[in-house]
Amino acid sequence: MSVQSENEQIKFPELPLITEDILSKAQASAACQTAEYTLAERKALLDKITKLLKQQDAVLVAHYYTSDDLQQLAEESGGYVADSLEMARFGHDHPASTLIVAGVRFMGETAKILNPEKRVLMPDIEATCSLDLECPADLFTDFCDAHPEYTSVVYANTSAAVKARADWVVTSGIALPIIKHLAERNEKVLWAPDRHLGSYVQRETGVDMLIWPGSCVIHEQFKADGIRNLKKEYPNAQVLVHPESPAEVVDLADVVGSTTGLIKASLNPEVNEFIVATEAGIFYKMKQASPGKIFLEAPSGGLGGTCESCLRCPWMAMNGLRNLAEVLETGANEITIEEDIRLKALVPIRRMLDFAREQQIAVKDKGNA
Ligand code: CIZ
Repeated sequence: MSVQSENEQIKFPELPLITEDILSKAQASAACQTAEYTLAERKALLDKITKLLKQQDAVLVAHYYTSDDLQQLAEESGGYVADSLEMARFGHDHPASTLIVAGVRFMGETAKILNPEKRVLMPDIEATCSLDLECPADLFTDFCDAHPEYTSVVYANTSAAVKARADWVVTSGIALPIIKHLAERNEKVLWAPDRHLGSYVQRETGVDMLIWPGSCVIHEQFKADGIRNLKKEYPNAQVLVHPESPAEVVDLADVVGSTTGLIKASLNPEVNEFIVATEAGIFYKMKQASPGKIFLEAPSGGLGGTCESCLRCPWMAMNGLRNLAEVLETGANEITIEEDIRLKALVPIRRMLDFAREQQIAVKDKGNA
């Protein structure tokens, strides 16, 4: 569907740059957490964390993009591994009074917005996201104020302050149905901050959208030519693509989906080989569910990742067993949000959750983004 974007005529604010300096700071913190442990060190850390989780009445919720160690520990200690929304929902339903959120800052904030009565701690509170960094609340607010005729829809990967100014929050799993719903009401959409997910949704729905020009440092780097070449070597492989990737990569996909959607697609019993374009943490779940299958990393330009892998988000990799143990011991890195902001941010998040319930959309189980 082709609808002329008004982006061409609209002047967007100058976004903060994700500089080499910002990336290397995150990469250096990540390197401290990913540094090899001896077997004895690893066991001692795992024992200590398991004991402290019980002592502190805490539960570990980890994102699909965290390390295998953290995902395994979350599962084995009675916690949970999921996307950001399901992490927050699990935290809400679980009786523990402390949630340890292994992920990036907006995930800790979403957990706190939905669970104000709980203590929310993060292994590293500086772990952020390029999309969040590229959408500061003051720029976003000014932009919304300048375009009041648009309904503002923000992706989950934004700060509590940005969510507080938005009309809707969406995850990649529910973006399409919500934008279609707004289209039926003839609403025009101001979308932030991921330009690739925004343009995917625009292509699929034909909605008139203003698209903020942010991007994810990992997904931005996937290369269509590399995927085409890999496909020659593995002609039977299905290509699974997260919609934060550029359009020419999305165009090569057999399945476009959120993290949960891509994991679900990897269960297809008729397919044994997959080329996967998303953060490398997702391979833990995919391989766990289908141990005999072949999962290949989609080729990437290599900028933005960690030295461990081009597909490892440097901020996600700042979560490790070492700082997890430390936070449980000290109670440091607690997420706090001003009540006024929290209450405002809750409104668009609730709107999304109510929409999902009314439409009977399992946000967690959508096969397609
Ligand atoms: O909301 C999430 O967890 C993210 C960042 C992506 C996704 O597709 O689930």
